[in-house]
Amino acid sequence: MRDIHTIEGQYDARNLRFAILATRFNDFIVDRLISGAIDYLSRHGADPDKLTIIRIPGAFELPVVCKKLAESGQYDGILALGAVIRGATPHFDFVAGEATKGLAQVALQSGVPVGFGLLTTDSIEQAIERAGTKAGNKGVEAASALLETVRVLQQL
Ligand code: INI
Repeated sequence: MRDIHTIEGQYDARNLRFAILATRFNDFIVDRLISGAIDYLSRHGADPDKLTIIRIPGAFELPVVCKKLAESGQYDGILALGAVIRGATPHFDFVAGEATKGLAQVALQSGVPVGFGLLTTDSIEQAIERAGTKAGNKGVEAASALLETVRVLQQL
């Protein structure tokens, strides 16, 4: 691979402006995703003054607020964090589906990368596992993917 021109993103968060868009619904879980993401971004050089946390009611509201943030031109990347738990709602599929589709649409239409840190699980136990216990932390994973994507896009 040495002679092939390769573009890849560095995990360097210095001077980048991030919006961390997080739901209040299931805040017990989502607060862990936020902490993980902030810890990750800070350890990769992010300036705390360039991080903004926006709290919103639930996952269904993620796309509309994400759209406004993307259109503001104030952010290099937006990290969407939330948790939709099937056990907690009969309309799981609608909430999770609309949030996922809407966030993808915002990223594609605006060109501003959106980190997808929305947990969709069958149970509270699974959500806990993915919020900083035995299955890692989805907030960290999404922050890392977002950082890499921002840095790749800057080179294209
Ligand atoms: N919102 C979530 O973020 N997670 C859920 O698990 C959830 N459940 O269980 O229903 C949920 N519902 C609220 C929804 O996102 C909206 O905030 C609400 O319908 C008002 O528009």
